[in-house]
Amino acid sequence: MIDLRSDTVTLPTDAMRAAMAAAEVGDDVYQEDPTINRLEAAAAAALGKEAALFVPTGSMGNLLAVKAHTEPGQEVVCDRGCHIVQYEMGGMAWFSNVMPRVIDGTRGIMDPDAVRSAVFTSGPYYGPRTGLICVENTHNAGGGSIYPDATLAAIRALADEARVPLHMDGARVFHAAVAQGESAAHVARHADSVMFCFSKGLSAPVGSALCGSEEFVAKARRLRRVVGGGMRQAGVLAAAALVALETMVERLAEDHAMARHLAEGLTEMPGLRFDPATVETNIVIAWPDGGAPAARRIVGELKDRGVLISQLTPDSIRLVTHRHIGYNEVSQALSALRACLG
Ligand code: TLP
Repeated sequence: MIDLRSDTVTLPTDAMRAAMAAAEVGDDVYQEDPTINRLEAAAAAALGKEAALFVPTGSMGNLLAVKAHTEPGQEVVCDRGCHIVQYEMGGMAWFSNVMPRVIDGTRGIMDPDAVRSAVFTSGPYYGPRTGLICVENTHNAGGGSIYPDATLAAIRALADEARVPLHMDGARVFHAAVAQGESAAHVARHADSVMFCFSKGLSAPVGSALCGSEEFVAKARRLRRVVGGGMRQAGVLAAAALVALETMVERLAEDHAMARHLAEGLTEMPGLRFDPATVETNIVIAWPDGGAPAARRIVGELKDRGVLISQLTPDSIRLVTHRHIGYNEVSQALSALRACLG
């Protein structure tokens, strides 16, 4: 099977498995797991923040971030299609008692003026109050789109003016960094907190990090325990995540190259609405003519031909490149797609 559903399907490398077997561990609830402590220090350094917290999933990292930054009844300004709103099952409502105030970004990238109009920090006492602004970089449903640095700087400036914190869902922040030729710390420097995943393109089997100030991470650590995320000898997982952080970042450029290769093939294909200029990182989104029924049919028929892709929204398909996708896999996927589209 050629699996283009997500970069989450990447398998741990031999070096990761060896590091896991050899990992020195302790009880992380007592903060005595040396491998986790090393990983958290490395993650904080990579993202240019004071501290970091190892969490089992990106969803948990975002959940804790929203809770740590907000008070019940506040609003979270974010893009309509962001992962926190679309794919985290109302977690912010369940756990933090806050509401999303969604705005329509361009391929997920929010315009600073639109953010400004959605932020409420004064006005009648019965009016809304903003507790947090969230950006997603790269933006998954936006097709792996990257926040321009100037846009982030403008959002930071208005967040400062309004005294509202800024969280970055940076599940794929290293993809943005590699594509921009910058460090992840540079990309995330405007955000107060950033979550990133070891378990996507970086190929670790499990885990994400939530990074921010010492005070923020101490709060998030308490909240992680509330949701059952105190993981004891999880250094076996952190060992693989360390290998991911130390050795798997630069190769993301190959995933971007494969996505561009895929994009070139899709451009010539009839029966699809697709703009190759939108492919900035490792995510490719296209809209089949014929809408939802066509998208469903294509996903099904491709599976029969040995190619897995996802139906992102009812009428769109998503293809994600990663470590297990090279030229051959892209060529085979393109031939299968060509056959499906007739
Ligand atoms: N994204 C997954 C699915 O949930 C859609 C994928 O296959 O892309 N933020 C962003 C931007 C994400 O893309 C994801 C996962 C998460 C957060 C959540 O990470 P996990 O799956 O570790 O909870």
